[in-house]
Amino acid sequence: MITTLKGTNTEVNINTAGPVVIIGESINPTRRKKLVTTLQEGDFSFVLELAESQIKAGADVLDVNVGFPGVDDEKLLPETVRVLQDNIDVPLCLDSPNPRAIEAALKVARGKCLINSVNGEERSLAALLPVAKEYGAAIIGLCMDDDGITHDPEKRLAIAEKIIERALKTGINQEDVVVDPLAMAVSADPNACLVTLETIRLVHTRLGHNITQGASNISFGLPDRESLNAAFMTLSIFNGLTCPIANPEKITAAVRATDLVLGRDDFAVRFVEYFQSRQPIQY
Ligand code: THG
Repeated sequence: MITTLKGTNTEVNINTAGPVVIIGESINPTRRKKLVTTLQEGDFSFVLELAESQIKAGADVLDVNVGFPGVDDEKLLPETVRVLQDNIDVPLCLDSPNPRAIEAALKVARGKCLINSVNGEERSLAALLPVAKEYGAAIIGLCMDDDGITHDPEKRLAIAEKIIERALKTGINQEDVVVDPLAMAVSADPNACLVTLETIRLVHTRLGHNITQGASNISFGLPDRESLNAAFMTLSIFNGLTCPIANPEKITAAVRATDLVLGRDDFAVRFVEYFQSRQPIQY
């Protein structure tokens, strides 16, 4: 299955049979105080810096989250989208819990965005599916619903099926629903990663949809997050993850290595290219 996203000119195909697409996570105020202070001053230079450095590090798509306490993200999200698209060309993933902010951003966005996110709650489906249809956006469907978060992979699969069915009824194409199995901190629940890995396997084998997840969620509260995230990333890709939301500075090497190991990088072209791009210039 192929989900196509578009920037101003660039097209990105997320292909269940192809190499992994990286959605850069770093435009997110979580633990990035500088992002909050610069945005509060109406200064977009740091957002642009984060965008450019992530693209250089291997991001194919950029997640854009500008939500922080006290912000009017119905105004700030579209403004940020405008500034980003005036300067960079990759497709955007609009990340806000506020459906009105998502809609305001879609109004000004060029290309085809990914909405982050819809979930199985009636309120979420009712607010966002018509918006996705109207603006021709793809959606991320989170495997949680009005009953909260289940630890049963079959139940998470059933929520994914419900979101897909409702999206189809709204006139959204099947391939435009990217499923998020939910990745949670393994420090809080020893089985958290296993539940997610099994959900990925079920969604991949039974539904065949593209799959995303926050790659660094699992390592909250633990040391050496990079190693943990890389281990989980590799196993997740093997099970069917196709477009993680991650920090490309830290995850691209593991992603390129896994693609090569899984026969998705003929003659190691992308692996070697990435390696060379990270070497200091030799004179
Ligand atoms: N699913 C979907 N969307 C999501 C998530 C998900 N969006 C938000 C989040 N989870 C993914 N994005 C982030 C962004 C930043 C961080 C984690 C997840 C983060 N930043 C580091 C920190 O806090 O220490 C700072 C940089 C770093 O060390 O990498 O952790 O699950 N659909």
